[in-house]
Amino acid sequence: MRPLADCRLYGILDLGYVARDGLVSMARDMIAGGVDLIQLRAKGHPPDAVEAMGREILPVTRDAGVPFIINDWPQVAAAIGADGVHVGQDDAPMAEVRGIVGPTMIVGRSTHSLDQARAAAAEPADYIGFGPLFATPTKPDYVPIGMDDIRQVHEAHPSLPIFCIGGIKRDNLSTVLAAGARRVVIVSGILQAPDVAAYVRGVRAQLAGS
Ligand code: TZP
Ligand code: MG
Repeated sequence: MRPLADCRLYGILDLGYVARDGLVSMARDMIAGGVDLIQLRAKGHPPDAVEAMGREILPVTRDAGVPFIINDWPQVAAAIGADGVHVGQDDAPMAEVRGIVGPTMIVGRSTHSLDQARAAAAEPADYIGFGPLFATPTKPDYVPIGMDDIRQVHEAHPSLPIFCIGGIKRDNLSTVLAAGARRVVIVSGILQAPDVAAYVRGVRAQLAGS
C-alpha cells in the first residue's frame, strides 16, 4: 500500500455527486488517473449502507495499492478492514477512535483553522484536512479560510501530511500550490469532470511540477 507520506492527491467518493451504483467505476477511473488516496463520504447514509458500499470499493483500491478511508464511521472502517478513517471536529476524540480502529489504521481529522490544526497534530492525527480554502457547495455553511494560513500551517507542522481542501479545481490549483500547499483534496472537480481519469492526470502533472 502507498505510504501516506507519498500521497499528494486525495480523491473522495462523495454520494452528493456519485450515484450509489457508480461508486466502483468512479473509483476505477480515479485510480486510472492516479489519485493516491480514496475516501468514501456518504453523508446521511446509515452505517450498514456505508459498510456495504465500502465492501464493494475496497477490493478495487486494494488491488491498486491505494489506501481506502471511510468518512465518519470508525466501526465501519474496522469492520471491513479499511486502511483508514476520517473524522471531523464534531466526531469522537482520538482515544475513542483508536479504541475502535486499533493502533495502526490511518486516522485523519478535518480542521478549519490554525488552532484546530494544532490540536489535531497533538492528538496525533496521522494527517489533516485543512480548509475549506474557498467556498464550496460540497461543504456549505463553512466560512472559507482563504490561502493566507497555508504557509503557516505547513511551517507549524513540517512532518504532518496536510491536505488542503475546499473549492480546489484544476484552474486554481497553481494558486493553491504557490501559496504553499503540498497536498490537496479535490472532490467535485474530479467527480464532475467529463473525463475523470484525464482530469486526474492533469492534476497529477500540476502537482509533479510544483
Ligand atoms: N471539507 C472541507 S471542504 C470539503 C470538505 C469535505 C469539501 C471539498 O469539496 P470540493 O468539491 O472539492 O470543494
Ligand atoms: Mg464526521
